[in-house]
Amino acid sequence: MRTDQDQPVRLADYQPPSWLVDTVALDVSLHATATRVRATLKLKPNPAARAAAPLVLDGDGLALQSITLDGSPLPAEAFSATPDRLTIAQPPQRPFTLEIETLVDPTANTQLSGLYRAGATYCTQCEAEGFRRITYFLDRPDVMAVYTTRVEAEKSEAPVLLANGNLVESGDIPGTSRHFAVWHDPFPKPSYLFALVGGALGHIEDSFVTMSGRRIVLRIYVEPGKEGRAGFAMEALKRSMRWDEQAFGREYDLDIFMIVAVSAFNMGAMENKGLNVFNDKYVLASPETATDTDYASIDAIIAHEYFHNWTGDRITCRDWFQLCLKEGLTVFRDQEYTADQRSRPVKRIADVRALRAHQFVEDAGPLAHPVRPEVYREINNFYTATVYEKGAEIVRMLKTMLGAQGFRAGMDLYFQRHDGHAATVEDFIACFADATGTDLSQFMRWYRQAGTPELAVTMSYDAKAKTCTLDVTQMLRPTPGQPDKEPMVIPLAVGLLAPDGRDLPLTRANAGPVERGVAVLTRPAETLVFTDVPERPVASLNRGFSAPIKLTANLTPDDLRFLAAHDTDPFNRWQALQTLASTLLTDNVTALRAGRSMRTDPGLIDALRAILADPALEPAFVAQALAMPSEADIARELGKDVDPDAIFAARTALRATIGDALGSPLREAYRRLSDAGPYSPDAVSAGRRSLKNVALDLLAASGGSAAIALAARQYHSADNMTDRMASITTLSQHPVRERQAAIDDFYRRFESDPLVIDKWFALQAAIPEASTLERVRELSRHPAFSLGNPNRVRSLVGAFAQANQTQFNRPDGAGYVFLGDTVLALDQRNPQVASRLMTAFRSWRALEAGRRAKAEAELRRVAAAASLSTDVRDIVERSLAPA
Ligand code: 0A1
Ligand code: ZN
Repeated sequence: MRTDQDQPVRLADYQPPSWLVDTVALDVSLHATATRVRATLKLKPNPAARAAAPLVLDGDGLALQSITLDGSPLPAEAFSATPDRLTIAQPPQRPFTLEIETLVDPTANTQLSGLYRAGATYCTQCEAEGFRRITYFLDRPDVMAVYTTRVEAEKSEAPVLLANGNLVESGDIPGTSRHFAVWHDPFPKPSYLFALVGGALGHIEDSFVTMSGRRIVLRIYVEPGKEGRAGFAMEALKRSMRWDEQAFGREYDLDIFMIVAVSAFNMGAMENKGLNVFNDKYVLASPETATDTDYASIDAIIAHEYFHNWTGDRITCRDWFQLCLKEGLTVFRDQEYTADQRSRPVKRIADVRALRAHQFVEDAGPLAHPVRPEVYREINNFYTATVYEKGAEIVRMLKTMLGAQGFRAGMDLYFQRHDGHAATVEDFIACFADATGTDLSQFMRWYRQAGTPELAVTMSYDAKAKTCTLDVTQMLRPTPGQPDKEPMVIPLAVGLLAPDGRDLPLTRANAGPVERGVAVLTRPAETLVFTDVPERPVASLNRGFSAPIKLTANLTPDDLRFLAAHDTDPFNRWQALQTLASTLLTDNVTALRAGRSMRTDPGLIDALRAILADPALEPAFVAQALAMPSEADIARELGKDVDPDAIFAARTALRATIGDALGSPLREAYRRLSDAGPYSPDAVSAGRRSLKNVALDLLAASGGSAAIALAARQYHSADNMTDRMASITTLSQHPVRERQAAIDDFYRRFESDPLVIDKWFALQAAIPEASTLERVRELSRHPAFSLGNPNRVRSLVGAFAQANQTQFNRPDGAGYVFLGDTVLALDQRNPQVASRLMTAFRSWRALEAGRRAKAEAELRRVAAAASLSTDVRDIVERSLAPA
């Protein structure tokens, strides 16, 4: 564990490497506690660097065994080696070969970075700086080399030996019980994309014929016996490969593409060249064990990692500040893939929900940072919603402004210009500027300025002049390190709806037709005048969430109900309902806090009734419309003096009202959508299930024992995990006898299935009742609980801190102490997962005074702990920094 107070790394200090590596030959002899790694590096001075320089290689916890230069052992005085660094002060200033041998202990590696064991399987995770835990290296993404990897192991322990690239040789080692495999990856890559795997794994195989007619072998490796659960992932992989050809003209390049599913992984998955390593949660699925949401995540993450082959691997990042270059772009690509496979509007709604829930919250608190940060102390803490999801929104805005053709021209130029290189955000944006002749210099502020822009729109109508005017102002609040902000480029998609619901043609005074319905705003305040508007219209603003902003407008409740019923933009139909609900909920929270009684909104109920009755709407959309803002959404809207108990009360009351008022159409929908027939995870079937289960949940919210009985019946008779999980989740929200019976039954049924038992832990951690913390504490002593498995930690502790607003934020602060204790215990073992848990405190300043004091005290207690990883220290100190 690195615990030294590392100096911050700054973008402004970037220097090209003094040395380059042409080729890397790795010879890895796997052993549970003493794996020998022999690295042969062909180094040369970088002509782009300044002067003759020492050679300084990164390490992390390494033990050097031997070192030679051009075949001769290096004398002791010619180098110095510490666990963290190998320095040759006066290397020859010409190309030379270095051979380095190190020993590593994969079994002792509990950080799951570098070479480690997931169960019995040997695997690696090198992003961002894990390669230096395997061998000394120039472990930075702008050093790209061609790798050949020889892996050797006991045949019985690791019959399967994999690494990046194509297999060139394999065989037994005569006279031993060991064997080997040699893999060669001809594409130069940075060290963070290196991977190897060894173990007793089963696999499924398929093939894919690329657009130029090359036949690619596809393999997915899983724990033996789980092959039957990898089929959906394989289908997703083939769909992704085809889609990238059709949507972006990108063809796969090696002869084989492999995915390995492992049970212990810090993140979701990793795009190592030709050898993706996945958290098995995002590979394994069967109707009995995976929900529709799990299937959708698998589809999206398989696609995401596959798409990285071009956006990340072929073109990589110059330095880690450019992380959004690969992540934002690849998230955009996977979102578009899903939109094309499933329902585009429903996908957009889901993505915006997630963006607001994670990224807007991050942007509003002490951990706010630009999409391209300018300084970091621990890069692992920057795999954030801002870099990923806001990064994707920036790419989406480019497409919105430039149009599909202009966007594609820019992407084509990017692939052509930068293939094989380590690029920057400037390089990327220049491709769009050059391909379309657009000045994007002000647009670059999206990468530099943190915070969520706030847009205020006032619409007015002049009946005499037949003009409609939008007065727009934009504002960006200060964020850590950025007290002053400059105006942003905001592509605002606008519609003006006539009273009959038609979209009016948009013509701007002195500017003509509005291209693609998008007005591009660039100034702190501007006025958009639309001419030839025959009647007072209703404005539909930021259609499709064209910019990741907070919008307020002078829309009346009548306007919002009109939009909910008639907007031709489905996103804004949903948004109008959310705005109505959110206004009601925040008003009621304020009322409760002031000891006043809550109000109702019959107009909202009528609007929901109409949506539920509209046969033209897809069930998945209706389900999204009926899903009220979450507790976290309401907290975010309030922004300060947050009282999670009042939020919970207001939300519970609204859901009860909906369940009550819409009882019969909800029951009708439940019946209509309860179709028998074999389970299929396709989007239409999943949409039907989601509406059915939202209906069930609302009916139960209204307090009827009939609905509880229905949920219990569905739980016990379900033939798929979606319906089983939905019904037990509904039951879990109510203190009824049926709840514990279902929880106990669930454990018995799925005891031997770790991914399902994760759901069992998460379900209980989210129960919104005072006894939950005690339950969670008890579960943390359950034989199935372990701090050694990240999925398990997230399922219990992560779910408690993130999905249980009232209990994590208990007024007595005990929820905070529990999280702090867990973080401190975990930090010794796995700092990455510990620091991620710690981000649950990111909104502490927005809490009401009592909870705020308790949260601050806990942050300070953790900050004062004797030894903290750089990961956790960085999060804690940024969280506490004066606002
Ligand atoms: N690049 C991966 C995510 C990832 C990031 C860091 C990791 O270890 C610290 C592991 C995976 C992706 O975007 O899918
Ligand atoms: Zn990614």
